[in-house]
Amino acid sequence: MAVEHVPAATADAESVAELLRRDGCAVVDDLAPADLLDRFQAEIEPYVAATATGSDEFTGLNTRRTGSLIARSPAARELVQHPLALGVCGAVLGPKRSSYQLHLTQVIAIGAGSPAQLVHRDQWAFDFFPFPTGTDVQVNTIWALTDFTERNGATRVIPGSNRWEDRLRPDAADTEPAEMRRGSVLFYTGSLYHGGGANRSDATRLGINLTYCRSFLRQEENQYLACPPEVARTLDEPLLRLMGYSRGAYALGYVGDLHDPLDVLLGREAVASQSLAV
Ligand SMILES: O=C(O)CCC(=O)C(=O)O
Ligand SMILES: [Fe+2]
Repeated sequence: MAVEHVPAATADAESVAELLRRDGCAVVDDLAPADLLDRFQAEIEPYVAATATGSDEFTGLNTRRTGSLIARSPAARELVQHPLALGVCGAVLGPKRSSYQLHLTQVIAIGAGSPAQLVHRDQWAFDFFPFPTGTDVQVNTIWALTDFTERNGATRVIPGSNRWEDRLRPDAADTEPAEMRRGSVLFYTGSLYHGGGANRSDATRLGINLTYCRSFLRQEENQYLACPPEVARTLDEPLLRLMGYSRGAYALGYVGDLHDPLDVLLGREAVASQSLAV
């Protein structure tokens, strides 16, 4: 079964969410404006060049993974808040803005000659907790910063595998490449079996992996340290809330005497470090 493509002009959050519920993945073609991607690329390129390659086969011995995109790139701040991405998160992960949060931000640069990554589910990051089939806890995007082709390592997906049993080791032959042009985006759930493709071209494949998870789970990239507080204080409140400076559910993430983390970050509530005089 081929991954479904939806043109940006007709894509809406509910129809993409419906494809995610059915197939676990969908491509929205030509969603990011070229000038936004150009700005992103210029901002992030020096960091990618300075990033070490992975230390094992899963992260990729010739693959660079560059994070902290919120701190490093104003353009990334726009991309993580893309209305369609947030709309899909709302439809899949819960209707309240506090139902989900940013999980990680990462440029994945698969170097020429890299072998394919092991096929996996991203939600295994939650210590392999066996989430029930049909209960998605994670929505992912990977934006194509270069064209994604079978030859250069387009993400390989198994549409429909979001409803498979857990802890399988599917064969690479079961996967198909999510080919797409620069500016298109692959949406996929944490329950989809997938993996980075082998890069048999002579150029690096660049993707921007921006992922979201339910607010009651731990974030894979630590947003409070990845973006230093002095930078965080300059960001808009909706973005800060998305990064986790908000209370998930009733009280998750409160500070001190039940204060809202955003109030503490912005100095509207002091966190007492004083001791009581006795
Ligand atoms: O780079 C890709 O296409 C996918 C990478 C991936 O699935 C991962 O690192 O979890
Ligand atoms: Fe993955």
